[in-house]
Amino acid sequence: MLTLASCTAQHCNLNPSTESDAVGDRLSLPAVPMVIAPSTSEKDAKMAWWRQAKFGMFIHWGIYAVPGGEWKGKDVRGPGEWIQTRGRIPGDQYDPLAAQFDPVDFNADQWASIAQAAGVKYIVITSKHHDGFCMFDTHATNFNIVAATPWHQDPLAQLDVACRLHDIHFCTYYSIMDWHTPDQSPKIPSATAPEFSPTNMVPGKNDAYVAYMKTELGELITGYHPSLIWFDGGWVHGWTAADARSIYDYIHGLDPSIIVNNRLLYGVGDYGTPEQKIPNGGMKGDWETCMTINGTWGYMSRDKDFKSASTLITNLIKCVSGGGNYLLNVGPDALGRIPEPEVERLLAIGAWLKVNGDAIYGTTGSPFNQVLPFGYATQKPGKIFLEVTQWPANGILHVPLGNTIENAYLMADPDNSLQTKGSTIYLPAKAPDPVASVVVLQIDGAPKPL
Ligand code: JFZ
Repeated sequence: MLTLASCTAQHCNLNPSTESDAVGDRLSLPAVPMVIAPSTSEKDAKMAWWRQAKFGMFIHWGIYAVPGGEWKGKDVRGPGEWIQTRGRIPGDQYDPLAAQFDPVDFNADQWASIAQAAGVKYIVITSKHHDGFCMFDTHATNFNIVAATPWHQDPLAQLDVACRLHDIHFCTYYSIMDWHTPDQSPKIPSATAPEFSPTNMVPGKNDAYVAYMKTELGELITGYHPSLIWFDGGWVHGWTAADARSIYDYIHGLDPSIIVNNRLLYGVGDYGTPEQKIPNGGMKGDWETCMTINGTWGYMSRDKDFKSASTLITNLIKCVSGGGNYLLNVGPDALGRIPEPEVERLLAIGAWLKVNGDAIYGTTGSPFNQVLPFGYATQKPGKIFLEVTQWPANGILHVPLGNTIENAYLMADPDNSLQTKGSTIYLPAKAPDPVASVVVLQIDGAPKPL
């Protein structure tokens, strides 16, 4: 068994979490190479919108938002959505949370408007997390938001519609590990203090569980048309390569345009998903870093440790400069509100993108094979974008580039050319943006990094 700590990027592109995320430290994954299939023209066509999109919003929302990280007056360690196992809560105490979940303030159009104002091009929302609770109108189980809550509504159906109106790709997260299904058993079965992760497939039940997944995925695909399905929780003991392949083939049989991440495991899937970590210089192939905006995925009332807008903008740039996407998480509360500090930060990112989005959307990674002392770079044919996070005090920017620079200007002031001499750019004393200012270079053909 390969533990996450020894799972290096070399043979596995599920990177271990290096931050204090209390989940990553204890997971273990099967020892299989996580190689993503090489690009073909078919795959290129399928991935096209996602490669352009660059920025997505992750939404972890479920009945775990009711306790919000606290059980019987005590703080439970770990992210909010893990409370059932970290709090050793038996099902007969956890499941009734559904009856308390009444998100009367949920407004799909408001969420989609926030997402659009943040500049995200796709959202990925939990359709079912590890607790097994379904956030959509499924016929496969009554443990779902329409049947089991006093609210009786389907937020995914509403969000799906709202996303289309706001020009956002609607995508769903789906957990393979399931603490509710009879087809998986807890790690430590106990009537009073069960520990669920990793669960075990009940011997002989793989086919039944795969069929259950297919029922739900079929409902999602035909009813909500997600552009992408984001699997997770595949570290269940007994989850097999054949199961992973069967699910992938089923999805593509229904809709070959659906993108699937790599967390079905066993090398099945379309792109890599480093978590809470942005690989320096990027990664080979398609990849997306998912990250919390504070320290939890699901809502946790005590977690006020929000990353600054400046950190988040820089993270987005770092991902894109490395050729990847940034999937930034929000954790709405039990009333259906995205916490105000999270909205504030999303809008700050959106304001930056409004001016500088041309350096992000539709670009590819840095042409330079070195770290730039002043920041980051992205490119489009004929153009290099420099995202300058360390504005030079002397106003001089040395760019390690062998091309003729035909024109150089600030993205915030496109009508005024900057003075250049060879590959040296002369900047104004003051940066147009306190976080990252974009310098655009128009060049003669393909970049020639020095
Ligand atoms: C998983 C979930 O357990 C978590 O609740 C959240 O949904 C997150 C997006 O994904 O957590 C993981 C998954 C993979 C690793 C670490 C935490 N990993 O590969 O290091």
